[in-house]
This record gives sequence, structure tokens and C-alpha cells, in this order.
Amino acid sequence: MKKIKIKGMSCRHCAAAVKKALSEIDGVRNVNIDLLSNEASFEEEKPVDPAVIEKAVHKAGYEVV
Ligand SMILES: [Cu+2]
Repeated sequence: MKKIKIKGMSCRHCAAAVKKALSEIDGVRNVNIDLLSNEASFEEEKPVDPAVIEKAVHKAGYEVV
């Protein structure tokens, strides 16, 4: 399981947007967002380039810390 910190999430809508963005990445599954710790956790079915993850989060309007 991978964990990343995300900056900019303030409510469950933000969490849903990040979850969606991450879930749409090929190889990423079981995405969970913890709003209290601002963390996203997920599993990788295959190695996923961290840059792809950062890009997807950025596109959704948030930043990986
Ligand atoms: Cu929000």
C-alpha cells in the first residue's frame, strides 16, 4: 500500500475529486482518502510512475506534498 500527502483538500468533495483522479490511473486501485491526515492511500497493481500520480492530482486541482 502506498501513501501520499495531498495539499489543498478541505472537504469531502475535494476528497472525492482526488479519489476519482487517482482511481482513473492505470494500475492504481483501492484508493482511500483520509481528510483528517490529508493522505491518500492506494494499491498498485503494477509500478506506477510517481510523476503520473502527481500530474493527476494536480489536474484535479490539488498538489502532492
Ligand atoms: Cu472541498
